[in-house]
Amino acid sequence: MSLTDIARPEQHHHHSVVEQQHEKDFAELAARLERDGIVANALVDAVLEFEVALPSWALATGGTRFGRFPGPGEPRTLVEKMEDAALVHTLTAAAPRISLHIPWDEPADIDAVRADAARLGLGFDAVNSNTFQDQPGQPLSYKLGSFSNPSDAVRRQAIEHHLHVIEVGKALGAEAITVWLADGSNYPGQMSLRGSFERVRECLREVYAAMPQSWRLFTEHKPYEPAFYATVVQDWGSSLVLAQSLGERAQCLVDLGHHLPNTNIELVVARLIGEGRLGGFHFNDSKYGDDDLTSGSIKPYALFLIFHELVLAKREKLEGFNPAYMIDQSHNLKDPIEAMLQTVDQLQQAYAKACLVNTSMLAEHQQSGDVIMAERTLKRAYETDVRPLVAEARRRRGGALDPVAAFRASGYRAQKTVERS
Ligand code: RM4
Ligand code: MN
Ligand code: MN
Repeated sequence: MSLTDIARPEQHHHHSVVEQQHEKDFAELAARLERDGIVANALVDAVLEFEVALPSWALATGGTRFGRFPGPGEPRTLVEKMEDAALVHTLTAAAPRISLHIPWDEPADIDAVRADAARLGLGFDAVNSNTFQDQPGQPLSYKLGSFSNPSDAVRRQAIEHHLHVIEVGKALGAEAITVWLADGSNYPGQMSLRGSFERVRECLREVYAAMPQSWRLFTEHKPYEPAFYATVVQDWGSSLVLAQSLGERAQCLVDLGHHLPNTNIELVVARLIGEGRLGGFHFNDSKYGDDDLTSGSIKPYALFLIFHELVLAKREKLEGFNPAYMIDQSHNLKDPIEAMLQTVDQLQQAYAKACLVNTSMLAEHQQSGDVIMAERTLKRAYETDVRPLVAEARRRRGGALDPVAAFRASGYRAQKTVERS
């Protein structure tokens, strides 16, 4: 079974009922959009510009601290994860890269991994370091921090790890490193609040200096967990200070789950864009904390409002605006491939809706202070059913009209369950 067969089972019986229905739905939507002066085909092209990278660590089931319930046929190796990622790209036409976590997905043989990537048509996005766990055989412990650790030797070890991650990334053709640190303290008095931040900044300077000229460094903040009292890089302000101290090619990464409840994330996004420091995204959704749920599952309107800021910045061609879109999710219950397919579709929809916003009309309503009409301008876009539009975009790239349905019909998981037993 080839990947193309999986994407387009409908090709086997020319012009299936499903395809005919889709064409009708798309034509209806196009006619509706035309009344608003929007050319549907131009929007399809716009949707096709959206690409997002898949996290290597989310193609197998995650877990909670209470347990893990793996499903059958899950990938066991990096290459198997890459196969699954390539399938997600085939079906969605929007996920051509994978983001690796080192050492979780440390390539044993870089040349072989590169050859596999080429065969699968997959590229590599930002590489991620990991100093939030101790690895087997590691000389010094990160129990009391990595870059913020008062011990020179521990900080040195953490820096060496980052230099290694950069080397791996270089060999694979990645062009960015994402640094998320678990550093912080669980109890008042445990660590100097200022000193720990200064130590992190100094370590990051070394990592930054070791990057190739074409690379960017993303600092990712997170308010709490595992450091419950004071996380060193706990908010976007700390992240921004770090990025600004390091240099032009240091930018902030916004993980949608890394905000205290009710934080206005689109406002954070707007601030970072305004300063030319929005470097990347980790898409996911959450109800309470860093839940890592499927994008768009809990707060789809917030996701749309975030995309609205992103699309505005893209349209205005703002300097320094070139965010690396990535997913960071953990699937405890869903089949990871299905969760990814659903996520990419949700992101495509939110993006398409953001592209629908009549920006000049919105600006007019803002200028005249018409609160209702300004809000309605956003809602008009948000409430449009864009599913036929993103389906059409996928179809034009050889993807599936309905990726989850195509995946289920393909029998891919059953086949892998045999192969990967
Ligand atoms: C963290 C953070 C990082 C991710 C790890 C696995 O909460 O979101 O981006 O690499 O989890
Ligand atoms: Mn993240
Ligand atoms: Mn997280």
